[in-house]
Amino acid sequence: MDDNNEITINLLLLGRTQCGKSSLGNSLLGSYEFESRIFPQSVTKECRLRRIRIPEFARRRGKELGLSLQVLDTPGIPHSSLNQDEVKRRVRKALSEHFPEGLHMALLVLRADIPYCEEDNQHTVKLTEDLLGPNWKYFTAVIFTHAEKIEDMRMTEETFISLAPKGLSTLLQKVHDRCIFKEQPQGTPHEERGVLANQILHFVRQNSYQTLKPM
Ligand SMILES: Nc1nc2c(ncn2[C@@H]2O[C@H](COP(=O)(O)OP(=O)(O)OP(=O)(O)O)[C@@H](O)[C@H]2O)c(=O)[nH]1
Ligand SMILES: [Mg+2]
Repeated sequence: MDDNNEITINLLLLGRTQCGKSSLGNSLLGSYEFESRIFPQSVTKECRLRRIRIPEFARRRGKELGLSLQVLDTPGIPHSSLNQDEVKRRVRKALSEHFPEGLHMALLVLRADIPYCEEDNQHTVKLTEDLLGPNWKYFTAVIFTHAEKIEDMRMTEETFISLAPKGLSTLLQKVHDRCIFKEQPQGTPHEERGVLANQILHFVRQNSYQTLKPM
């Protein structure tokens, strides 16, 4: 926390192309900062940092506490026009430029409506490990987008998790079961912001606001 009673939280979005990273970033920021759409090519090519300041986010010892949420959007991996080393290079550079004080949480974005196949997702998990180093498991949460489809499957989130294939349940175990379900926004991103930000802040608090310095 700084002298102005403002706490800064640094979040990194990682995931396969078109899994909903930029849309998640918009929901976290409560705006349309990141370009997000269905497209025949990977949409995001450059890493982009956007931030939002939420004054009076909480109270601590009788004082208002503001929140500065910094979200780093990244190109998907695999990518339709960048090779994997290039994506890694861009993300690493952006991390050192934007988060010199470290990262609070990497958000590993997966689609809930597509069965988890290890071969498809190994690149993202490997990228997370390579960028964050051996402690990545303590600083990563899985975010399932397209979670409204779970309802279409007539399932609860708990049943969805209990039916997860081995690769996914192993991943969830590694990240200490930190996972969040995100549905297609019904209202404006602004309305969604509070809920998602609070869920992620819960994980950050469990880590006592520690940060991880990327490798
Ligand atoms: N139904 C549904 N659609 C979603 C959800 N999240 C994202 N989308 C849609 O999926 C499409 C791709 O979303 P993006 O946010 O652009 O995905 P991305 O991972 O940033 O894509 P790239 O930048 O190409 O890697 C957009 O049309 C989004 O509206 C979700 O939770 N539910
Ligand atoms: Mg994107």
